[in-house]
Parts: sequence; C-alpha cells; structure tokens
Amino acid sequence: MENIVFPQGFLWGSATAAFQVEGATDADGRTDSIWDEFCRQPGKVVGGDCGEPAADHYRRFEQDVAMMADLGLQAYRFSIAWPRVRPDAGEVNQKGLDFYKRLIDTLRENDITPWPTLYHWDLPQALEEKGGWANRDTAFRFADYAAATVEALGDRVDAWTTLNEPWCSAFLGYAAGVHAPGRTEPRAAVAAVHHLLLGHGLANDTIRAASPNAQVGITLNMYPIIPVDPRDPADLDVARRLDGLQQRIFLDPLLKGEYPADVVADLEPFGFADNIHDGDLGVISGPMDMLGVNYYTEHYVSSSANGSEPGPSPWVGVQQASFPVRDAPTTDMGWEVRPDGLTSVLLRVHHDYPKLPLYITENGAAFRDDFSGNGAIDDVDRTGFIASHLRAAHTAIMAGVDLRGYFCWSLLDNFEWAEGYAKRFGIVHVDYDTQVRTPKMSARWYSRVARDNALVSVS
Ligand code: IFM
Repeated sequence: MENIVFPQGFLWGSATAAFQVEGATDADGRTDSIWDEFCRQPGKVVGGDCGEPAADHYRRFEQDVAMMADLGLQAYRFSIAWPRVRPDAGEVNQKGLDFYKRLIDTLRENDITPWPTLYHWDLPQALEEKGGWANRDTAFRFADYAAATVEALGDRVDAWTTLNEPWCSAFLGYAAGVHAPGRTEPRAAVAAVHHLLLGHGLANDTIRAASPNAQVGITLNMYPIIPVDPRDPADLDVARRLDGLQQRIFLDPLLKGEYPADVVADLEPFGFADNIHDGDLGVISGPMDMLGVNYYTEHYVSSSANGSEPGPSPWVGVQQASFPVRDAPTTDMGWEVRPDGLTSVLLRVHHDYPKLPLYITENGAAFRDDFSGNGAIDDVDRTGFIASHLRAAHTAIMAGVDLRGYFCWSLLDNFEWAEGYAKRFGIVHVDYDTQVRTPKMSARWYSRVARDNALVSVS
C-alpha cells in the first residue's frame, strides 16, 4: 500500500464542459455557438457528429449528480454556455440561467461544490460574425455575460473561473483553424490572445464587485516545453518562443502585469502590440484568488524537421518547430504519458510567479475502452495514468506548492472537439445510443482516493 496522503481539505472533483456533454443545443432558447457552426462544415470533426445528443447532460443532470454523490466526489467543474444565457449575445435568457440554477442547487443538495467556468470555447456565433475574439468589443460583451450570470447565480457559487485554456481559443481557433471558428489568421490569433485576457480581467472585476466573498481565477493549459538538444541554440530558441506563446504570454500579464518583451518582439510582424490600450494590463492583472492548471503531457521540440513533420503551426511565427516522437507510452490521443511534467509545471508557476493557490482543473486520458465479459470496463491504463499524475502532484505539494485540489478530466465520455466522439476521456462510460452510464474501474478507484484523501494502490 502506498502512503501518499493529501493535505486536509484537499478538494477532489471531476470536470466537464457545456458543449462537450450537454446536448439540447436548441432547447429553451439556446442559439448557435461557434462550435455548432464549425461542426456543420464537412471534414472539420471526425465522424461529423457534434453537439447532439452528446451525453444528454442537460436532461440527465440529476442522474449525473446522483452518480457523482455515489462516487463521493466533492466538487464538479462544469461550464456555463454563453449561448444559453445570452442567446445570440443579446438579451438575458432566464430559461438558460434556470438550467444552471437547477444544476447548482442539485449539486449543493448533494454536498458537491459547484465550480463553474464562464467560457469553455462556445462563443455565440453572432459575436463571431462581428469578428469574434479578434474584435476588442467581444471582451466587453463577455463581461456583460459574466455580470448577468453572477447576478443570477452568485448567491449559490463560491468559486468562479473566467476562461478555460485561452491558448486553445486563440491559437487553435484563429491561427491553426483546427478548432472553431476555424480561421487561419495569425494577426487575428494574437489579437484574440489580448482580448481574451482583457475579457478575463473585466469579468474578474465584475465578479469581485458582485460577489466579494467568491474566489475567482482562470484556467490555463500548461506544458513543459523541452528542447531536443539543449546545447543547440536553434532548439533552445524554438523552445523559448513556444514557451512564450504557450505559457508566458498568459502568465506574465495575469500575474506580473506585463507581456514578456521577447514575445512582444516575436509577435511584432503580427501587430500584437497594436491591440494593447492604455490601462489594459492593469485590468488583466487584477487580483485573483486561484489559478487552474490543466495538464496532459510535455512538448518535446526541435528546430529541425527530423521526427514528425512541422505541419501547419498553430504557434504563430514558429514555423520551424517540429515535435519529434520519443519512446514513451502514449494515450489514445497520441500524447506521451509524462507525469513528471505535471510536477515541473506546478513548480514553475510556484517559483516564477507571485504565489497563489493552485488547482489542477483538468488531468486525465483518452484510452480505448472495452467491456469485459461481466459488463465492466477495467480501464487499468486510465487508472494508472491518474495515479501516476496524483503522485506527481503530491511531489509538488511536498516541495511547497500550494495545490488545493484535483479535478479529473472527465466525469463522462464526451465530445472531444475535432476528434468527435471517438476519443473517450470519461471515468464514466457513456453509451451514446442508449445514454446508459457505466462507471469504469478508474471511477471506482478515484472514488476511494477521494474518500480516503490518499492514494490507494491500483488493484
Ligand atoms: O476535452 C478537452 C477539454 O475541453 C479542454 N482541455 C483538454 C481536454 C482534452 O483534450
């Protein structure tokens, strides 16, 4: 038996996001998001199936909350769909807010802490038609949406997250074009970075004014970026640039009140600095109570194209980077299993930035799941993945990192964006034809970890 005990009060949860699980895309006044529109375009999403019925969570949330309670989960991280609350980015839609009221009340009745995120990539399509995140006005519309949401739900919520993984929204959506809205415009991508951060800052102010006792934070996806040859200046430079665009372009303005000078210089050809108005950095760097860290793998990068081909780079201005393949186990996403990288990112934030409480708001893995003869899914690989990452998180805590909780991604199998429904991240299996839920072995094991507040042997 391992003896890995987490600090008292450590929060154990699981996570989902609205468009990935809810379904009911035209119920109760919801209108299109950029993902509804993106999904209609042929070839954008594997399998072509998108928001319907997903895991039908909109209609089955009571059953799902009961399942979380059975599993002993203490918190549920979910996202609120902007196109439900302000359809077409227009007037407030009471029916949309009522859904989240019911969800939150059901969670609280079951002693599960609601942990909502305001934006997990589902921008109202009506705003994309006005320029999307490349348009500065979208940041202000986001603050309006945040204000309406907090006014309606603030008496029930103690922890708010503004944005999930703004890197994906900006670079995958506006530069690489592999996520909605599918644009391949580097100038728009770097404008989107700044406007997402501005939206965060404006929403942060709004939430703090309306709900002074609530904690407010943002969630970033973090990866150690490792040069293949640390003696090769070209590899080192690629790693610096990618780290700048992936991590520091978000962490520095949020936590230090300035953009990194090298990144601003790298992005000069794309007019990045032109987006920054006087006073913006003060708004962006407003006080925060916590930082969410999403961790999946490391990035191993080279300046030469040996290894994997560079391909269309979502990392603006780093066209020469390649991502060689190392000899390591990978998940069904093709991502290397690298638990030590989680310790590294937590230590990095701890050492390089002003200290604030951290939460792992996503960590988990897609693997191919098979039912065994007795109808169970013995997902040894996913269980092992989570166990190894919890060990890595614990190592960071022992080194002094103020890590307060862990949310496994994901509670339910769901819509994995451009990969469609083929990739399964859930600790609970969803049969998309019948909507039957089957907790996998990882769910039963994770349930014990949450109840014991300690890592128990994988068996
Ligand atoms: O499914 C996504 C989630 O929406 C955001 N973080 C990464 C997950 C796995 O790709």
